[in-house]
Amino acid sequence: MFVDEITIKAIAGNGGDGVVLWRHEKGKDSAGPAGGDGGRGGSIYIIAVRDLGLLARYRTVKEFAAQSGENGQKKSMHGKDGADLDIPLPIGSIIKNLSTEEVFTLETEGQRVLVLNGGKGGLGNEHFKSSTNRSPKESTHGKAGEEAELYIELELVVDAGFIGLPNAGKSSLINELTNTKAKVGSFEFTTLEPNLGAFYGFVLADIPGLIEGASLGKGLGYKFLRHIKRTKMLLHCLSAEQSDIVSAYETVRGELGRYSKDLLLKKEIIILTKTDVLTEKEITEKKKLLQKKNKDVLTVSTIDEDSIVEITKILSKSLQREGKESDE
Ligand SMILES: Nc1nc2c(ncn2[C@@H]2O[C@H](COP(=O)(O)OP(=O)(O)OP(=O)(O)O)[C@@H](O)[C@H]2O)c(=O)[nH]1
Ligand SMILES: [Mg+2]
Repeated sequence: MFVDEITIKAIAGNGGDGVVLWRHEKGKDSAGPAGGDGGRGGSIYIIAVRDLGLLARYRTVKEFAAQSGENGQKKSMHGKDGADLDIPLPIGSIIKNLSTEEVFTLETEGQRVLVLNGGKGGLGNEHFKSSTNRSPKESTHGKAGEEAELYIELELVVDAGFIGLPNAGKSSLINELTNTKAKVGSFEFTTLEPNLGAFYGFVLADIPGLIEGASLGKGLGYKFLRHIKRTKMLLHCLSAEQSDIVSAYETVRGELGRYSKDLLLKKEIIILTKTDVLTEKEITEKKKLLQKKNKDVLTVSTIDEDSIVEITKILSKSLQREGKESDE
């Protein structure tokens, strides 16, 4: 199961206590205070990694806790600091501390962010020594580490997202292009989770079918619309089986726009799928209608090897071009 939101409990380590101890010298009861300070508690960091399956694995973890600091030691030695804890999260995670409302985002691999501070260590009695007080019996406790529930939401970082109505042939095409095994079926909503595939170093995502009303929360597509917010390019699949291809196109565009106007501004390539169900003449007619939208229109059939080779070439070039432009 693909998990794209989760709440976890994270607890930074407590500071160790300061202690009351005395120096011992031959022939003397006490030669002054020698209680060390407590060590600092470990802090909680989040770190961005390239692993989209992580959140699913965290569903069974009750809490993430960093180590506490050790208490102060004799001979005025500091207690050992608690080790920090790094929580690996997928790139594209947005993390909200539900106690403080602070928000952190992880955008690049290896990015490491401090989210919860470990508690400071307490002070040992050595610390309270002064000219007027040679034998202080005071010490302080370590401070508790910060703790919070962290709400983590994943916004996939996808280079190109396949969008379209249910049954448009998106999963079949992404399977052909990336060798992933997305579920393919002839009933509506076969894809319940966005399937990701690697394609010449780019990430392609198969977004489950959008239906009219998706932007209002109807159907499965809605849950996934947010995944395409950061997608550089949309690959809009339209099945050649659609009798009114233009209104099928407009239904999906309408849903995108209602969800967010920005989605309409993304580069979009139209892909007319399942062309094997039509005659050459019919394909040309449908293609012409779609070209009126001023977008590149490609055609493909998963049972026609040549068309797959052709579309692979065009898409990889487009993605490379798009990647370069967005780097500039
Ligand atoms: N004839 C023909 N059928 C195809 C082609 N591509 C896909 N199909 C069939 O169309 C149906 C739907 O394909 P999917 O790839 O599951 O469609 P989808 O767009 O991913 O559908 P959802 O995940 O429900 O949104 C399946 O029965 C496929 O076998 C094609 O090129 N030609
Ligand atoms: Mg699908």
